[in-house]
Amino acid sequence: MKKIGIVMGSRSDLPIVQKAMDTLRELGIDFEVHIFSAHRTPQQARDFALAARERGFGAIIAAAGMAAHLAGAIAANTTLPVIGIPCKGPYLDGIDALLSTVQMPSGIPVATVAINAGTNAALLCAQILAVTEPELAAKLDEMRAKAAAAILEQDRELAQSNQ
Ligand code: RP5
Repeated sequence: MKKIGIVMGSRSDLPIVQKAMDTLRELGIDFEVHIFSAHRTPQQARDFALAARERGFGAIIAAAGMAAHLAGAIAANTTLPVIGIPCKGPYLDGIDALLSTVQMPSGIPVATVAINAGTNAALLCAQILAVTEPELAAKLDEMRAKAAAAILEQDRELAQSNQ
């Protein structure tokens, strides 16, 4: 199975990226994680993106905050699917990163998840790989069924406590 590349603009993004790593581990998907910045280490970010397909990656998660150009900079140098996670920084409630990540020019797409949505970024990567991996697709079905069962249990508990 292909592996997932994860890049973040700064170590300060790690708590968000951790959610993606945890989800990929739970699904048994290999990944490689790096701190590469579109602004502070642009050469490393570019080199990683250029080599990613040949190195066996199936998709790349790019997490960044503030003027969050990392996902777009990665997408500029690969045709692998790039999932952008806008990370909430100290200002503007993360809207700065959301708009910087999502507003890509036509021709260079970034699939942008919600602000701080590390789990969904990993799930989207898993769904991309699962197009050709039936066992992974089954694991995703199982995960959704468990989540639905947990909500139904909460619903029952709530109904009982309000009888
Ligand atoms: C972005 O600037 C990073 O992705 C991070 O979210 C933000 C702040 O970086 P630090 O100043 O915490 O290193 O490039």
